[in-house]
Amino acid sequence: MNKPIEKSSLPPGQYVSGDFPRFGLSPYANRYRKNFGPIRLSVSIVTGQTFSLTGEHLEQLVRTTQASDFHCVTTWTAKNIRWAGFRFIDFFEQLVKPRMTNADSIHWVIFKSLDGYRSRMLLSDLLQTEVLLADELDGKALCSAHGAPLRLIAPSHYGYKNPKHLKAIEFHGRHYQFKPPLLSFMEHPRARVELEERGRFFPGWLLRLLYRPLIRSTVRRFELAMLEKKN
Ligand SMILES: Nc1nc2c(c(=O)[nH]1)N[C@H]1C(S)=C(S)[C@@H](COP(=O)(O)O)O[C@H]1N2
Ligand SMILES: [Mo]
Repeated sequence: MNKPIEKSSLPPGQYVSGDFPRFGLSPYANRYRKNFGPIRLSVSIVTGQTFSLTGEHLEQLVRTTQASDFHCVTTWTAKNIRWAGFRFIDFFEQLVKPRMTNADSIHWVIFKSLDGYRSRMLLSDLLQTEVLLADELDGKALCSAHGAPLRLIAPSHYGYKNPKHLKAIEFHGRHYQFKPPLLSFMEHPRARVELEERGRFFPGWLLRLLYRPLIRSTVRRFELAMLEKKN
């Protein structure tokens, strides 16, 4: 019985959930598909270039595996989730940067997903070695529930900065347009788990209390949507 140790290893306001549910914002629950198709990423750079990459391009990078905890902003944490894929830093350095004219001017990255989800992150946060473009979970091809064909894994950032079903990645300077898929108070620009940056305008401890009661019904909504989808 080593519960206290387990507890102290958790970031502020999180609890260990027994499982790893399919989850997200309600409007996206029904945008589930059994098959989101093969990897096809559209990469665009603010200075002009746009190109597309497939799984074959990614396979040029070193494959890596990683077990990390997954923290949803609503306070549930799934411990020790085993991902495999490619480091974002390798993707950036080897597949994107060579096509950039002025990499130093890039500060923000916007991700767009096949279900219409959007998220943004600082490039500097994405270059941590624990940030992955993952295409495997638990030693198997990533399932649709958890983000097939490719998703971002950023363990130090809340789940909403871990977009599933990636379709496009845009590299921007300091100024860019981003329309968050959620109410603006729910979208913290950084969303670092250790600092409890759950959202904007309200402190993390308050958002904990607001979000926690919504977990159970959200999990159900996401499960049902999956069971009902035929294709
Ligand atoms: N495309 C897409 N990515 C998404 C979401 C979503 O609804 N659609 N929800 C986000 C949120 S809020 C969380 S907590 C995690 C949940 O990931 P999981 O379904 O693998 O548990 O995905 C994130 N990425
Ligand atoms: Mo979340």
